[in-house]
Amino acid sequence: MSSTVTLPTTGGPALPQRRHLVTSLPGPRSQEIIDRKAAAVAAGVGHSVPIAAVAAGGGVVVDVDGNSLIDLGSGIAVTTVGNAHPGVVAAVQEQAARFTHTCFMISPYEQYVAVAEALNRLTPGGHAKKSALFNSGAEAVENAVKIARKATGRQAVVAFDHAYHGRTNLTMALTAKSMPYKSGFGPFASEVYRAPMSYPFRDGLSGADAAAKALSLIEKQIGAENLAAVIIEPIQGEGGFIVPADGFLPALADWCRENGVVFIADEVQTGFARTGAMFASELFGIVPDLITTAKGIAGGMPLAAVTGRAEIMDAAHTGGLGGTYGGNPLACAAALAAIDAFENDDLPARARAIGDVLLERLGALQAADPRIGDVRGRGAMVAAEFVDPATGAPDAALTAAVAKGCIAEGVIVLTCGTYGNVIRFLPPLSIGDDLLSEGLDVLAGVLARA
Ligand code: PLZ
Repeated sequence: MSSTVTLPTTGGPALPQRRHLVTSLPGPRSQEIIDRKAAAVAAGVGHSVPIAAVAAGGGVVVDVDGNSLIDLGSGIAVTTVGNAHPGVVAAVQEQAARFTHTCFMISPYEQYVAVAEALNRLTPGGHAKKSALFNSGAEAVENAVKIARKATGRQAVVAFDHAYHGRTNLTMALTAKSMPYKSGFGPFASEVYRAPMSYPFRDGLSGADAAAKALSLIEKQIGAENLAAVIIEPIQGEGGFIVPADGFLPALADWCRENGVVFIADEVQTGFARTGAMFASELFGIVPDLITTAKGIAGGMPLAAVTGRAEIMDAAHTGGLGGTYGGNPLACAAALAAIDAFENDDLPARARAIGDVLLERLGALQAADPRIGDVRGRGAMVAAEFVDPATGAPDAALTAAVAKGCIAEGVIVLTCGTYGNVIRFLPPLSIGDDLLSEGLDVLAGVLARA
């Protein structure tokens, strides 16, 4: 296929760091691939940015037409260390040349063990921990529930309003939102119960009051003696970047400890420096019994984990946990390189610095524009919630229009929220200050015209 643009042959930070559109989006070559997608890929697999990517790194994603877009989404919180991070690339290349697979359940290898050791060391709490590796966040959540049930001999699991835990059968049951995640895909796994989440902007409750409400429901409708686990995202991701009120999470964790219930923090989206701490649980002073991770763990390679108290993790019998690819050596090599970057480049500090910019800029927009009802988040996980200024009702149409406008001008932003009225900002931590600022300038301009 001929081309009039020079395509980059590598991603990584070497890529020119600029917003630069040479066509309207989608450009002709992206359109061609999108047309082929429509013909060849199941309709259920959607996409929100109308480009076909060929390279990414630093703070940009480049498409097949030569357009360079500012990345404020990190492929949904995955490329936290940066896309095609040089250390990750080198580790994967080296590992690929040695061996690509043995199946850890057949012949173990050191890389998996080293990732487990790193997770045991980095996750909150000084107690003895163990880990098991999987391929996706949903798979990690499934396994955390399996382990909690085996350890407690109980079956019920509590998840929260606005929760997102995945697209497999059990994790669909745990996920709150029907469209698009669940509608028509039932019946769902049983023994899953839903409790009210602390959502300060909408419930106005203190953390203690919100926890009392949730715990009363749990005690009356389920009973602690039947409850294996409570699972919660310390800051909810897909549900709207909802930060619970202070005291909510500690009250839940304390109640779980007193009642022999396994407290699972789903840090698939919040983990690995995203929120300005290595794990968001640290921000709220909680020490989960089990913690699920994925996304940012391996710089874009598919890897997920359950990490937690050794005695709980060891409750599952030998052979009870696993999977063909879980802890694949390429993914583990990538994770070790990414973890090295998280620790040695102090990426939590970079996330906090990005968070300061996001909160300040979005706060200023909010002060001047009553359509922004709330700005919230921690570190490089910040969102703006759009409302009808008169009623406070969610404004999904405005949200969609603003997101679409930003993308058309070359800034990748993602929406989220039960009501579809939240724009979330979760840039790669490798983004430069100039690009971050330019992305927010574009947002301000689009919003002013919307
Ligand atoms: N738990 C907290 O955020 C994935 C899903 C995007 P997988 N979130 C992005 C989509 O529309 O599919 C997620 C999460 C939390 C679990 C998961 C699931 O992780 O790796 O997508 O299975």
